[in-house]
Amino acid sequence: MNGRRKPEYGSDLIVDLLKAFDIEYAALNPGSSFRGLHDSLVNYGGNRQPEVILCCHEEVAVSMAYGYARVKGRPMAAIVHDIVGLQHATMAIYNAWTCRTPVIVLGGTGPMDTVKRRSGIDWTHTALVQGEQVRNYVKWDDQPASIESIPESFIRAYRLATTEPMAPVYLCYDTEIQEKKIDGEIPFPDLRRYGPPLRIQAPEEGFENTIRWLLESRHPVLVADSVGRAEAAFDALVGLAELLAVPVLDQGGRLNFPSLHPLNFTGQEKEVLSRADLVVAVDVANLHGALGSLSSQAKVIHVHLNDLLVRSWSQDYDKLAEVDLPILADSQIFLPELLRRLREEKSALAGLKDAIDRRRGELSAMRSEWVRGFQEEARKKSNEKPIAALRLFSEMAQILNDQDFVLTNHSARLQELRFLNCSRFNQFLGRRRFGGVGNSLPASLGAALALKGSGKICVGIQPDGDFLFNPSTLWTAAHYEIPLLMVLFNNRSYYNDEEHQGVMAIHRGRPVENKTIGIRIEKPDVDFVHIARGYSVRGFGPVTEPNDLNRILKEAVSYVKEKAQPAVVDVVTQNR
Ligand SMILES: Cc1ncc(C[n+]2csc(CCOP(=O)(O)OP(=O)(O)O)c2C)c(N)n1
Ligand SMILES: [Mg+2]
Repeated sequence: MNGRRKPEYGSDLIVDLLKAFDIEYAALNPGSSFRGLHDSLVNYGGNRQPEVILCCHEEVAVSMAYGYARVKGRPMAAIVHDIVGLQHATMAIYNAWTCRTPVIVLGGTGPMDTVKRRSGIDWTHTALVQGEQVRNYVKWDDQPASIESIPESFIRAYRLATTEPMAPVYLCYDTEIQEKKIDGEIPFPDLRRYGPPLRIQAPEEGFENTIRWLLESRHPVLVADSVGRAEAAFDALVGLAELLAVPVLDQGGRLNFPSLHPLNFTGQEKEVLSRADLVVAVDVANLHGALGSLSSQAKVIHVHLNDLLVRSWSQDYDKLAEVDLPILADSQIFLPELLRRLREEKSALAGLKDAIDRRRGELSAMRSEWVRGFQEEARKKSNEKPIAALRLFSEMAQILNDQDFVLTNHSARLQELRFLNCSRFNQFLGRRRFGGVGNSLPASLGAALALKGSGKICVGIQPDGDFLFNPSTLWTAAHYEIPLLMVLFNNRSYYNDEEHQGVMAIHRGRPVENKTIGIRIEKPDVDFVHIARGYSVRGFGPVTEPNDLNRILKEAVSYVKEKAQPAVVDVVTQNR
């Protein structure tokens, strides 16, 4: 191995592989089942590439790795203790799975050879087979049975995790293999010969039909969900929408389209779908839901890779949608090629010029009216107490829109995207599709870790209930001095469920006022600033006066920017 130290133990070899794949960080909570690997990371690897990131919960470690991958498009590692650590990690692994985000989860087990086990803990912490705990929501898991088989196993894991559709993988290392001395030389593979496969492109008829239908359509609509995971696809979608004046409905799995673009019709689904004659959907996880108000005459094209990664256990594939032309293709090569071909249809485009200009004009008028509507609503609510969501978002927009920011997390209804100008590739990291609360704070921290030193300001909108699952994330933020601003959307409630209880009450004729019992986080109110201080993170607020927002948010943004440290602003808000 060129220039590398010679690995002495099995776990040194794992570190060599992590280095060879440029894994920058390994987030972990310590455990004896990987004490060999832990030693190798620090003393053989020099605690660099990967650098150990200590987390106070395995869910934090894996969620950080998730956030990092959302920014970088490639994985970092999370290392979790045997059975017990893995159990804590499961929620975050599942979340990464539903968002098709790569995470390399490593762990220890055993010794599998029972005569080598200590009595007690080694038995209660060993499973046959440990990977089964997460097998239904990782793309692959493995437990190499010898030091010699570690490289192939790792290479396969990395390649599977990072081949579209991407997903987490789990590698489990027997303590004995980690701690065993290497006898002789283990050949280190030439990684260039195990690279990822070329991307999947559509056949000719996919392009021909899509182009013909687009040129024939009077009211086409684009629906995109995770297109924005690649810059080439993001740019091509903008190009396509602008070329033909097509409204875009952004499902938010990623930032698929500039949030304030005149052709962004997210929020006006009914208006555009009810008159659409063609929908071109790209990478939509729940197409059936997205097309709710579509007229039955409209044709539907769906370009996606969804069917390549389906498991029976979790039904995260949603209801089947009716599609006239399903195309299996990777949008990051399909969309640029589609746009290139469309631009070459010069005579057809010239013939359609008037119709396209008319459409552009109509759409522009429709959007302006809609914008006036919600701006008026924001103005009306502007002085209400607790603080209205729209007031908070418009204040954030005033401060952030001329800065280089990245939105790492969002509020329940994603209305901040009506105010915040997210116009660049990956400037918003996407909607939480997974539904498992507790991930927002560590995921945002992982994103901020990936962007540390980039000059970008990472800002997340942080629901209070979600925060309370993993507040210890703040310790990691403080210790590693990771600049991140979390703006608490503190409605003092697990509010989502108040709505459910309200529905139940009405349905059953029971007292609606009881809907808050077991749901509101009040009496006492949580002192978030105090919690932050306890982890040596600067806290601002609680902000209860709408007119204090501007000053306090400005102060917090400057603090995070200038001091390059994390901070929390507690904003006491209305429910939604
Ligand atoms: C792990 C987990 N536990 C419980 C739930 C059910 N649940 C969904 S939303 C929600 C409320 C979350 O409260 P908060 O984060 O404050 O957001 P809010 O609805 O108040 O905006 C809960 C408890 C869940 N989705 N995931
Ligand atoms: Mg809440």
